[in-house]
Amino acid sequence: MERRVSTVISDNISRLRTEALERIAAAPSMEAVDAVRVEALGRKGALAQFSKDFGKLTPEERAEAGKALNAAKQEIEEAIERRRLGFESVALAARLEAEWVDLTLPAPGTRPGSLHPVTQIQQEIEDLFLSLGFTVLDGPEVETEYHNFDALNIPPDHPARDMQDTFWLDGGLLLRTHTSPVQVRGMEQFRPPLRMIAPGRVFRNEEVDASHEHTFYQLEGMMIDRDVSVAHLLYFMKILLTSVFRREVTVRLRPGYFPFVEPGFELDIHCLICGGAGCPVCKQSGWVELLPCGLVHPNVLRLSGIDPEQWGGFAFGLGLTRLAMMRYGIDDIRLLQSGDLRFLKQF
Ligand code: FA5
Repeated sequence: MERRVSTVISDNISRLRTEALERIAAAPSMEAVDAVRVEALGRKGALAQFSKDFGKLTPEERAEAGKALNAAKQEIEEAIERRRLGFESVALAARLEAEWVDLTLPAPGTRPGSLHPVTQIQQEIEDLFLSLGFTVLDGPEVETEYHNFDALNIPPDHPARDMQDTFWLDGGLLLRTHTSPVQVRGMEQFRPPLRMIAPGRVFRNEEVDASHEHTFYQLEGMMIDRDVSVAHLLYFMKILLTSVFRREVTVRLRPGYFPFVEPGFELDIHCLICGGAGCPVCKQSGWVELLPCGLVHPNVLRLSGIDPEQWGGFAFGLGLTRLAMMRYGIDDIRLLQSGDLRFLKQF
């Protein structure tokens, strides 16, 4: 039986389609896929040749063969598109692999920086006191005479003013000589009960040596509540020193005079630079003044509007720079502000 021309054409289209699809699937590159595209779908390509024979067909046969031709074209085009996407994603993966850069790596040739030892110890102490319910306060380095002296029970003619050599500025202002004015600012800002610490830079017009700087750091602490006693003060001082040194250190407590506390104490630490044998840091005494403290003087509470009959408190003024010296075994305070990278790189 003679086969219809359209059937022959459809069979040929189907064969060509299968062949093209196989070649596309096996093509090793996009160039090879493109070559199949030209051969199969191009203007002079194999499928185009079939259209030439369409003239010999009846309208129905032409419709049938045309449908087969379009279906084959579409299938081949889709297969080409899939291969193109495949090649592109392989190329993209290879590019990402080749160009991958770890942006978190430090730039070659530079060393990562580190925090200054005083900053490190300050942050540790802040974390400790925050965990104990204290607030961290900040105060100005340029202070009023009132906050630095008067409100701390040191009136103008008081001899205690000579204990701290002051850098005076115009207009009765000064560079704060200690962090204690932040006690006053804390009491002005918050009502009792109150727990605060205030780390900061202080300034004194004094002779510089191995343990004295004109610019150094202190960390003030104050707690005001009902029935605060020396036992509370010592409890917090012990927690502070144990947390900083993580071992037993020898300290001594002796009476100390500060107009803003009564009773007042000096808490000295056995010199960790020389082990107590005597060195320039401890001025050959074996002890370093570190943590003066006491119970807040009633006049100080009263001057800030707090009734000393109702409330009491303790306060301390830690020598933060000296503490860093003891903790890291730094035998000269001047190194800390020298900006010498050979020194700073060790921390
Ligand atoms: C005061 O400054 C008081 N405001 C501390 C205070 C606060 C007492 C609250 C009671 C209640 P003093 O002048 O002693 O006290 O200084 C405190 C600490 O700062 C000293 O123990 C010492 O560790 C440190 N210090 C004092 N002068 C210098 C200096 N020139 N260089 C480095 N550290 C210093």
